[in-house]
Amino acid sequence: MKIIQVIPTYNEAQNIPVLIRALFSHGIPNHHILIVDDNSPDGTGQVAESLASDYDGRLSVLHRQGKKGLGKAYIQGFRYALDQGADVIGMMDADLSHPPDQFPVLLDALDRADVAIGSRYCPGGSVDREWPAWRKGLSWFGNAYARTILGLPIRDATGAYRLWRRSALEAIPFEGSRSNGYVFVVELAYLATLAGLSFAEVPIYFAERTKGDSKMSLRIQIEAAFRVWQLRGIYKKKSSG
Ligand SMILES: Nc1nc2c(ncn2[C@@H]2O[C@H](COP(=O)(O)OP(=O)(O)O)[C@@H](O)[C@H]2O)c(=O)[nH]1
Ligand SMILES: [Mg+2]
Repeated sequence: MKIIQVIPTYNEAQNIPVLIRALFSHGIPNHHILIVDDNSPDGTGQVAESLASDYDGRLSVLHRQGKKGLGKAYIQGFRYALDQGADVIGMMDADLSHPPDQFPVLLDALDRADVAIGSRYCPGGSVDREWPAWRKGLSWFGNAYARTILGLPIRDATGAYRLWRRSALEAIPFEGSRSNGYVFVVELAYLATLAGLSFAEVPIYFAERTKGDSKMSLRIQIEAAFRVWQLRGIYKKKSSG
């Protein structure tokens, strides 16, 4: 079984060596990592290249010309993974907020569902205990907003720590997505729901990054707030017409 974990990066040079080592430390056979870097000014792409020789062909890097958004990075990464014959395709943030030690648990969950989700909002899951109340509230609200408007059957619809069976990813038209930022992650969950796929959620503790800066911006949040309604409209129209 070939696993390709797609990890989009923008200025994560300090994080990816730690992350890659932690993921490969599980010794899972045929486990590959694909870094999709948007020409990070801090040299993340080069750092990833320089590590590749340590992992004999199991670490690859896709270089994109510039910062073109998370959605597009995942689309390109997924296409690559499918073309390379992956049986399992992963998603993950590069900043260590998604605990790499939970990776085997996530992989086991794929035995009982089409999509496994590392979840902050299922029983046992949580967000950084140092976050101020407003931050926790905003994260919770954003997630509840998307779930409710789109009628998603999962507790964590906005988190990107996921594993897909190949058949699951092939069942959804992910390449047609116009979402740029984090709302891409929500769109995928919606497409998966419409396709009747099954989910398994595994609790995670989401720790705030300690290195580098968040790429979250007001623009990306506004895109998400509007886009969720737009998605509902687009797919409703398609299904009724
Ligand atoms: N390739 C690529 N990666 C991105 C882009 N924007 C964010 N990322 C990556 O997406 C992941 C999540 O971003 P992050 O800034 O941690 O978001 P936050 O956790 O919501 O603050 C990280 O691995 C980022 O490096 C982008 O435009 N292109
Ligand atoms: Mg982050």
